[in-house]
Amino acid sequence: MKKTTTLKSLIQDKNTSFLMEAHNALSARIAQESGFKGLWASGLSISASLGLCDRNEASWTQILDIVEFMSDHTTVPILVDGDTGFGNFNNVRRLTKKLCQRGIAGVCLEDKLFPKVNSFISGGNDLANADEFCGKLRAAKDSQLDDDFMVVARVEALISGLGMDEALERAHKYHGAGADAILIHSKRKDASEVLEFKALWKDRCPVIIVPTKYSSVETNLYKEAGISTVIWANHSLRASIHAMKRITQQIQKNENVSFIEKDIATLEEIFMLTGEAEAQLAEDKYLMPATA
Ligand code: SPV
Ligand code: MG
Repeated sequence: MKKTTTLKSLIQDKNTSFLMEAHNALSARIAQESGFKGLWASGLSISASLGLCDRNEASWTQILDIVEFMSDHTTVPILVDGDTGFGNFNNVRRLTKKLCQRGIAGVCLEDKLFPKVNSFISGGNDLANADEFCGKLRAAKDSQLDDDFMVVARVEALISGLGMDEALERAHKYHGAGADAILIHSKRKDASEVLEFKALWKDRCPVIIVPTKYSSVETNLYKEAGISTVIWANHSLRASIHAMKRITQQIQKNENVSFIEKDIATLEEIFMLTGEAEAQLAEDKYLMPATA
């Protein structure tokens, strides 16, 4: 099945689906091998792995290059965090085409202003004009090169403190403009807002959530509420930061690496993740072609 079709069925499936964050080809492959059926190319995590703020410091073509590596190295579909679309409708048109050309299955666009600021940083969360944002969604849908490419509209009204009515009104507009799903974002420590949104929204189109701040909520609640898709948005990056800190601090302190061998990946694991065995077979096949 095409990656676009797979993502579409994950999002449209009656059962709750899960997308795992990845920020480069290696983390994407690891998430796939862990059993995830789809990936979230997180703007925060990709930016952070480049040492950049989540404020559109990385250019859109730099993001494009990274998600292409991720897509090349995996078979599961990737939903790309497209932030605000990196400009106006015209930038969105080009972004959408390029994502399709590079094997990406969907894009999520958020209704903030360029350059955006991460939703969990106070300030900088001014919202875009809803009608202008609808133009971006329509531009994305009109530009997609594959019928099943998914355009997700991310509603930031709750993040910005504008309330449920504004969130619902915007979601209605975005759905009307062609969005395939609504991502409702919340910074509360519990899931009350997103569950209330889902109850009021009903089944107009699939609802996606990102339980970063409300991480302690039981996943069963989302399943019972009919949430389409849950995004674990930054947990690979956060896990790797802790692992790297712990190991580098130990090596620095002890001036020795023997004692940490058991805690780190073997070279063989790296070779497995990068496909060395296949390259070896290809070498046997192609490096010295038989002469006629
Ligand atoms: C991301 O992963 O970049 C997101 C989700 O947009 S969040 O950081 O929770 O806003
Ligand atoms: Mg983001």
